[in-house]
Amino acid sequence: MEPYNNLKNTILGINQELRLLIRKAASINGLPHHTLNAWKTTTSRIHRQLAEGMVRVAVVGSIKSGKSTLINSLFGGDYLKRGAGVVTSIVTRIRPGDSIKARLKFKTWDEINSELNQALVLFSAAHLDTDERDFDITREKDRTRLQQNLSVLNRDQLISDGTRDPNSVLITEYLKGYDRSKGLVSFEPSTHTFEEEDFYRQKDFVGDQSLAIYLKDVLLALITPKGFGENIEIADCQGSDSPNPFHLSMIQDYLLQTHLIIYVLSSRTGLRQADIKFLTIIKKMGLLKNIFFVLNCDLSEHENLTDLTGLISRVRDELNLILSDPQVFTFAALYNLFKDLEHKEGALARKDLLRLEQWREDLNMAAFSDQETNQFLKAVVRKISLDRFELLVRTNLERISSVASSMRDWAQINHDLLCKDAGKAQAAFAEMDKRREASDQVTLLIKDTLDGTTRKLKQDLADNVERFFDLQHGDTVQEIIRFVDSYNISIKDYEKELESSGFLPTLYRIFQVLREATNRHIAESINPKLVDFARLEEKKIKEVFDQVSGPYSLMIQDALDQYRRAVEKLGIRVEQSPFKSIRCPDIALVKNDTHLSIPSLVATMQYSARIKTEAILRLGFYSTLKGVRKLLKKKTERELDSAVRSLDDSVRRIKKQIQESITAHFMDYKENFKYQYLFKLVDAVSGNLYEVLVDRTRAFTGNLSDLSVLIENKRVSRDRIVNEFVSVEKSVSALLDQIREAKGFVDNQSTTQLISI
Ligand SMILES: Nc1nc2c(ncn2[C@@H]2O[C@H](COP(=O)(O)OP(=O)(O)O)[C@@H](O)[C@H]2O)c(=O)[nH]1
Ligand SMILES: [Mg+2]
Repeated sequence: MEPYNNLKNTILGINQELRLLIRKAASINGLPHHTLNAWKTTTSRIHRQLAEGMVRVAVVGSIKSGKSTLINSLFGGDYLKRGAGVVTSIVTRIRPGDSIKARLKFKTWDEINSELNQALVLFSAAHLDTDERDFDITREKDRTRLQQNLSVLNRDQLISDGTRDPNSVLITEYLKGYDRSKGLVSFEPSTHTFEEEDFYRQKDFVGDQSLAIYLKDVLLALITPKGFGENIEIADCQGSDSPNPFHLSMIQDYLLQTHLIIYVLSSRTGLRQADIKFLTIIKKMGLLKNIFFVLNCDLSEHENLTDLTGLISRVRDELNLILSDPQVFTFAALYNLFKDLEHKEGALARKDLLRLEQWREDLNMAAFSDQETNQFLKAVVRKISLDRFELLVRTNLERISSVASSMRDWAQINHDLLCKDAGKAQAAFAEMDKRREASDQVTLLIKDTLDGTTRKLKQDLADNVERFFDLQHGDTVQEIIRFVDSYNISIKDYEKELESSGFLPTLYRIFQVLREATNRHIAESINPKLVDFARLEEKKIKEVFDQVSGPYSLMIQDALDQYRRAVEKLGIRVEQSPFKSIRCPDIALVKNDTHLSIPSLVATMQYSARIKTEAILRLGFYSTLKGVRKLLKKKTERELDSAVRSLDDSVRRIKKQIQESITAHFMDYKENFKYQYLFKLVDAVSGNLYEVLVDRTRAFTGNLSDLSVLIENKRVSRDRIVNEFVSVEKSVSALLDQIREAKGFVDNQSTTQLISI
């Protein structure tokens, strides 16, 4: 059994017991349930966090560096398609499961049509004579017509600078995959699960571009490697060096949620320009703290160990320029994978078996690879264990402990009060009611001031956001505007295209180039800046709540002490439990729990629709077009010159349109960032802090009036109720012992026990 799973199950078990006790207490006749409901909410949340909370590991690196091979070797089977190259931007996520399973989530027809229409907007304006109606891929007529239209386009119109126009790729692939995907796609979000012997069919899907394009999300359940435990997600982030900036931004989005990045380099290529660029982006996003490098070595490529160690130190030196003291592990992922596969019937082709034998024969290299593999596994397990521990175990154990001690106090007080004779009980009620009121005052005061703090903080954050996104004076938007302005489009380069393809297609091509460059700039430069800004604001949130949590904590402690003294004076015993000062919850934890992440900046960028309607129609390009076409037919020097001038002018207008779209986009984005991210985060942190604070006082608030109702209710037998309280008390005490034991285990043995592998 995994050490982490053991501990997690113990805590889940304790929490489950506590929930049962809360339910049992709630069944005691006639008690109003305010206090118990609050505990129920807390314990449900603890359960959810422990069951669903995730430590995330992202595997990144250039195409064919061996990411999929590495993941396969970790899980001991050929689960992910190897050698797929950049197919899509899909991040394939893997979670532990009891059996292997692949869940493919498909886009809806609406999402697909919206993507297609977006792609068609300019493409069709330039190349195709489609009607104004929206394209609907589910209509056969639409598909046939588009297919016909595409088939008459010549190669030049689909390819420029040696790369295919991304919009034409998208349209073509969707059409190509339609027949095979239609059964699985619908108007509602749909998923398809491949299980057991069907599992490997997912590879056909993910590995085929025209099918993969229909996918929204891929989640695999695999048997976890030893020591990894549960609550972990490993992601194959392909396409970090894809020419499509959307892919880059999707990977960035995932990286923001990860706790560990495993960066794979191929020993065949070493550190390449693309790697340096991507690592620089990761650095700007502040994510280099948690990164391991795997130098995936091809055992056939290196003469001997000396040769390999030479390469290692070169790579290390190069990495050192980006970050100090990088952690590099060098081993052969394919060798490891083959070693796993050779024991599986028919899993390894004869050719690969021979390769394996050959690799084995080089004893030095094989031993070196094995040793490094071991080190790597240890480092990974250690890292995820520590993170998972902080993220899930420590805080939740603390919360359970707090609920349980409150509940024990609550049961004891109720029990003792019920045992008093009527006269004394009345006096006790009166006294304790006063105390309760005082304690209620404290929580009310905390609530009010916390609300005030929250309001003020939101105002400050809003000001910062305004400044960051300020269109005139802020750097962010201006930087992109300047980027577009100064982006050098040399019309000379397009003269030939102008002659062969015509005016509008050339203009379209230029628009494509500009758009891709702008998106890339946003993904590479603006996004990291934004992440940095977000982190700074999160830090402010933490600081503000840390500042107030100290005094609040003292106020609560004070109220509790007074209450305890009053209770003791009345001859009611309550156990002294140490008071642990309450601090602002960890921001990462709150984000994880509330599924909050920075809204995507690039993915929502849509400017082609505006360009079409505004740039092409409103600015009357069509009329220009006619004239130009006529001119081009004659192809005299002077006339070509005038076409070039026309194009030059149009490029200026297009730039202006792009800039306007960017401005509009950032106006929207700013609000989104503020309301959907920062403000929600502030509310969540504040709510969480308040809950932890008042949880401590729950035993003393509300319960007394509840109890007097009970006493006055003559129909219920007092003895029976007393017995029920005693039983709850006993059970909670036993649970508290278990909690103490778990805490002791956690504290004394630190994490070494948890991460033994
Ligand atoms: N010869 C050799 N091939 C390898 C090695 N590692 C991976 N490959 C192959 O290289 C190709 C690309 O690997 P893959 O894991 O798919 O790379 P990814 O694009 O980073 O996921 C696959 O066909 C692998 O089998 C290696 O060490 N030696
Ligand atoms: Mg791959």
